[in-house]
Amino acid sequence: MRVKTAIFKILVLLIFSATLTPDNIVGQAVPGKDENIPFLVNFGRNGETSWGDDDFYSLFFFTIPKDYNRQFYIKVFDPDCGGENDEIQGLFDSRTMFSVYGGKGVDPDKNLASRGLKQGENYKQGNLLASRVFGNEPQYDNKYYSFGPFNPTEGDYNEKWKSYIFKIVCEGITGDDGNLYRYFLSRESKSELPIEGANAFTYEYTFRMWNDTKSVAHIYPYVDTGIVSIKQRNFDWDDDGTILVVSTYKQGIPVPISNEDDEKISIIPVEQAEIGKSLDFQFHKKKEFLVRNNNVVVSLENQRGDALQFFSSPIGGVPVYQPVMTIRQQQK
Ligand SMILES: [Ca+2]
Ligand SMILES: [Ca+2]
Ligand SMILES: [Ca+2]
Ligand SMILES: [Ca+2]
Repeated sequence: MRVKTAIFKILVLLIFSATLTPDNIVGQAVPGKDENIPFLVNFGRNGETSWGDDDFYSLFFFTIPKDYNRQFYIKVFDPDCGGENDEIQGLFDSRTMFSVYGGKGVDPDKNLASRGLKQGENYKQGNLLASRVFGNEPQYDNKYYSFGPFNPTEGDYNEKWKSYIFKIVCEGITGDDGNLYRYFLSRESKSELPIEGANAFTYEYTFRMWNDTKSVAHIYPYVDTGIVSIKQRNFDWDDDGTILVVSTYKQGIPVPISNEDDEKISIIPVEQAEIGKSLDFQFHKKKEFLVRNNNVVVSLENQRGDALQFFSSPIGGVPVYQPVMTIRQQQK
């Protein structure tokens, strides 16, 4: 009887979660709502890599569908480093530069250097459209700063995605504190109005976990045609629980986890049925005790050494892992 009740509860939960299809996910928030990640994080260049940021810069791409012909804004939540949200080391002295790029050279399919994955490559090709440096500035603490307005055609056109691509670069130019922040793509500067069909992605994800032993974070790498295996790299996971790969064919494959200031690399085979969808990388925090302020870096490559994209806001675009498939698996 108790088992039956438990099965019923699980089914109800699964059916409920199955309604969260990509169509229901609204907005280009980065991190995306379904990722359950509180913040992106970027330390000042004088920081220690053992605090969870291995290179002190990070990139995000935004795609604007070609049918959208109005202006838009790239908003940064809590762009300052001070006050709420941020990670202090001594006193707040970090300065963070955010720069928005468009035009030729931005599209990471055509220009591999634009992905910013290799030390010494110029990831700033394209037209600099806007830039601002933030220190410890109470006026932007826990608040948004809006870059823009931008016209979609200022981006770099990508035929495959039928979208104009923009890039925002975040760099910790001085100091050692960790700047925690989020992005939002919006039709208006004063509110958060998403653009239908727009998307956000990166190749190297540097983020903060919730300070909650029950929390599970997700990231969704896209498996393009031709991929037979994936090399995952996680850095500075602080031995904080488990990292699982879930898909229509994988019910939770654990990957080797990093500890303090080190990296773990492993190869994950990919099935034909996983092509053209996103995998669900799940980050389950340690249950026994709380690992506080865990910042982690994750990146993936295919068997040819080509980097995979993580989509943060897959609305109307890339199909993500569908929870509905879990029901079928549970019922067999
Ligand atoms: Ca400091
Ligand atoms: Ca702040
Ligand atoms: Ca901040
Ligand atoms: Ca960490």
